[in-house]
Amino acid sequence: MLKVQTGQIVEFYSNSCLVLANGKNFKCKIQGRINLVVGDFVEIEPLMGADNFQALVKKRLARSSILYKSRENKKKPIASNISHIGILVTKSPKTGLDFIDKWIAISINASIKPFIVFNKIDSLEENAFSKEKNIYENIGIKAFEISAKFSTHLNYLEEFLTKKTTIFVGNSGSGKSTLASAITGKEILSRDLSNNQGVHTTSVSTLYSTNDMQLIDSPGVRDVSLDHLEPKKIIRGFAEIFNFSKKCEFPNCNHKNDQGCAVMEALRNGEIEESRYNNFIVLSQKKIK
Ligand SMILES: Nc1nc2c(ncn2[C@@H]2O[C@H](COP(=O)(O)OP(=O)(O)O)[C@@H](O)[C@H]2O)c(=O)[nH]1
Ligand SMILES: [Mg+2]
Ligand SMILES: [Zn+2]
Repeated sequence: MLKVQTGQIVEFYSNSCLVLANGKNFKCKIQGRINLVVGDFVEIEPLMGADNFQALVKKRLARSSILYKSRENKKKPIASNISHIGILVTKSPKTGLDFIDKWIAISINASIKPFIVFNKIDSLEENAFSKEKNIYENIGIKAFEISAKFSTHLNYLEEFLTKKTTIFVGNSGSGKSTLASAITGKEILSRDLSNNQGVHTTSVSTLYSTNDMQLIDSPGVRDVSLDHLEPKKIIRGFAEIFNFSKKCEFPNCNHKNDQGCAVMEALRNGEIEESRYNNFIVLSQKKIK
């Protein structure tokens, strides 16, 4: 029982966490000052004499990926060891294209693959997302149209998620918890399944494992910024723009003046989507100031 075990953090609080090791959940305190986040693999030492499963986190193992977000210039880790980011997009609450583009840029810069989940199609007319779907499929980003609430088209998404570790991100109310619950079959509190304190909003990220996949349900984000990315990294988050930029005549081209700019030319030819270009310019300009 006292032997060191390896496990994974399924929930992280400010100075304690829940670790799943050998099929059991351990409530853990953290030894020393280890930086930890949900998804981390850790070595834990069960506590002697503790009634039920309590342990001490001794060490963090190497991460295959780490996802950061920033707000007001503070960089904060969200999750580690994830392979995919599912960006939830809804008409209500309305998800802006800038929100999608920011998350794509964050994902690419963290070497994590982004994809899009258009949710709540049950309350919309057919093809309500066709414009958005086109924009993103044209740049090679996979997109699913589903209803999490009524499990519509969930089978395609489930197949895609198999053997992956995915975090769902999206505005509060976009259906992340409902979707995680529909896929895993676990009861996860959403806005409808309230606890006795009233309406439920997810407050910490939680990792759910099934036989086929791992999912992380995260709290809703109202705004997300790219402040933690170096200016020159932002263009890499816009892969199609980055590709054209290699052909610009001047190495320090700002992609705003026509002269010799391959990005502007591609924009005129319709090879770069206007919304993508505009969001790129706005986001990269903020950094320069
Ligand atoms: N009509 C409809 N409502 C949905 C769907 N998915 C989620 N909702 C509702 O949207 C609200 C927010 O869902 P929740 O999962 O808590 O969103 P979260 O904040 O992203 O975790 C709840 O009232 C859900 O029932 C859907 O596919 N269709
Ligand atoms: Mg939630
Ligand atoms: Zn240019």
